[in-house]
Amino acid sequence: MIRSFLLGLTPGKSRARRITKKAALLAASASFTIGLSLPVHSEGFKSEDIDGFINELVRDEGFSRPALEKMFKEVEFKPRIVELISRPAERRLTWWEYRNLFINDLRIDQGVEFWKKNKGILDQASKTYGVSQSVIIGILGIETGFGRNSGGFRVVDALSTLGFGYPRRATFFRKELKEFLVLSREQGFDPLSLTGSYAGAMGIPQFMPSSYRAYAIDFDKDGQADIWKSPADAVGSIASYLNRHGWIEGKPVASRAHVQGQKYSALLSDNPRPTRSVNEARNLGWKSQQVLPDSARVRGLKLDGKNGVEHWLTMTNFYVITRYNKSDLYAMAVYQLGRQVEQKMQANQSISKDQPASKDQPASKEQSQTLVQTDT
Ligand SMILES: [Ca+2]
Repeated sequence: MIRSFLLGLTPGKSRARRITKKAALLAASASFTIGLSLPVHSEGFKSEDIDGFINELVRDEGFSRPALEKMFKEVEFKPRIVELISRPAERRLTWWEYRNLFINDLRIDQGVEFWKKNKGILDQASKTYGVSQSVIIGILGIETGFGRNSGGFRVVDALSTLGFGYPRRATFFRKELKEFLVLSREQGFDPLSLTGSYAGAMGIPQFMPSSYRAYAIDFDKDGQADIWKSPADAVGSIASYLNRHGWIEGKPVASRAHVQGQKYSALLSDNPRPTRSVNEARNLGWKSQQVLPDSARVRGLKLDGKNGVEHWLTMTNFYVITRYNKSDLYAMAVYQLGRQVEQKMQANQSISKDQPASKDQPASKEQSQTLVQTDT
């Protein structure tokens, strides 16, 4: 069933003319980007790539060829997208720079505002999926500033540009483009109307199309998982995602640590999956600031903080956050932003004293101190 595919599309120029014009524009823009070694800029889309992809969709997914051909005439190659993905904040910045970019008083206040406004939804999602409210808040804040900035690129332009013009990850983005077209058909969306980040991440929680299809939830039960406009659907979808990736409610995420001796570096790893026991970490010279259960699995992490190197022990729940975005800086920022918003909520409540304290993982004094120490 092809429903929305033909809706809202204006007739385009022939692809050949369009590509020729685009190639000229790209050639012109390439002169400004010499030195970035991005040869794909001067090529744009190749018609054989698009034709091959259309053949695949017609053969494997039963799409209508004329509908796809019509849509692809409207798709635009965006050199800016290739530039952006080539230098993401996660690879370009130190922890301290990254942290300052994403965690500040304004964002914490926005988090408090979002939490108060959506308290019922957060309570319900937390109970349904066994995921702490603070981590949902952290993800919403880092991803889009609680929905304020969910990206201005058309998803189909982003995924096509990267699928056909960014060889390093072309396979991944072509698969996401396919998922995107399938989900547009399933949901009755016009694929040319949906917007997202430069990488094709969509809506308030920035789900890739495959994640939308697997984990998006119609949490407000109005008949559609609308992660662009419904905070309830965004919150429920994040909780569902974390649940399905192994979040263990009530367990620690990360703890600042001191190291001593010569053997501690044996615990450091680029892989966020924690594999060592607390006892092993202790024997290698790690001393956690939080009390960790003996059964916890840990991994050592070194970050460049404001006052030099910070050492952290990260646990399973930290690993789960990296399933959302595979970056230690990202996961640490989500954890710390969520905790800081939660602490501010609790501080507000203890001042007003008209509401009981949050039942969701009240911050222990020890945890608060850990955060205060990392924040100064
Ligand atoms: Ca909904």
